[in-house]
Amino acid sequence: MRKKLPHRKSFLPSCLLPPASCLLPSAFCLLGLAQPAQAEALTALTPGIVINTFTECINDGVALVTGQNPVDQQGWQYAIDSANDGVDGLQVGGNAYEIYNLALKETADDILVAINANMPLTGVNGTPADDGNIGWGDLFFNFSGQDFSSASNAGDLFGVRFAGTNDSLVPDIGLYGDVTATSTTAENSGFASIDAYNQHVATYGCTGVDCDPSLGDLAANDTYFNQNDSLNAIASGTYLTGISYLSDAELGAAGYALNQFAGEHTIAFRFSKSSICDRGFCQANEITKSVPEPSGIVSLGIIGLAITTRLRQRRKV
Ligand SMILES: [Ca+2]
Ligand SMILES: [Ca+2]
Ligand SMILES: [Ca+2]
Repeated sequence: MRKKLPHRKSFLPSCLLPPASCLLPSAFCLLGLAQPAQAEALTALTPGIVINTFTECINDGVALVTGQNPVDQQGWQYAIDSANDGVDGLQVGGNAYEIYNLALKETADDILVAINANMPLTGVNGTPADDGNIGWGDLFFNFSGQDFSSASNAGDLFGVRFAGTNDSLVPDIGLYGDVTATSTTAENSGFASIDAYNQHVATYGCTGVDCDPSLGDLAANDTYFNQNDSLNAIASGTYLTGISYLSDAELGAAGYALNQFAGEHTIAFRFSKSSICDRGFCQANEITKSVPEPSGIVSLGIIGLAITTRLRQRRKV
């Protein structure tokens, strides 16, 4: 009596999982011969993930929602922030705190971040802040699908401390997991809430087109953020990996659209995404794209069984 099941089991995994060349019923696949191993392409920045940063006093902020804008041919996605919503006292728009955009790129191994703004990495000195400096908050990644406060309360955020002179509560520059967020606005002469910031821009900002406060891909009053809160820094987290700063030349080589944005500085860095993937937040997108629909899988399976059966029948002849 023939044992069909083992043949079917060995056929399906070898041909319906990568390599992609095995997705068509080639002779190699149908015979169940091993193909050269190829690395699975894991994607962290799948659609719907929110990445954001504010300054230390929440006098500007920006968020990028993956998939909201197209990824360009160089692999970058850009969240464009209002050019008129940076606050410096009663002066609103185009000042030292103005953020213009947040951009992200994902490669096979890394995530690249670029923030175009007027504020340098080391912040602005000579301010009313407790430390005399108003600088950058931290950068948050929310893969959890929850709103920001819920993800923070659950310790489900990832965060990057990228500014060594800021008031982050974690000690080292780098990527953190299990992150909770806090506010550093009180010690930086800042706004107590996003709502207070929005009201300030509405009161003292310009009037007309492009004068409303913005959070890049999100509206300034989007309920993703608790409007009564001002969470802008990492409170606690698990250190995962370091970051490498990128020069303009390195950004250009990576296909970033240099010189297309008004900010005086482009703060950019890259870090390995492996620790994010190791924690189960990446998806095998290439596989998802390549695997046939369930009906196709059944069809391929039937074709495979039919051909392997014929091969066996020939051998028996
Ligand atoms: Ca903004
Ligand atoms: Ca802005
Ligand atoms: Ca400060």
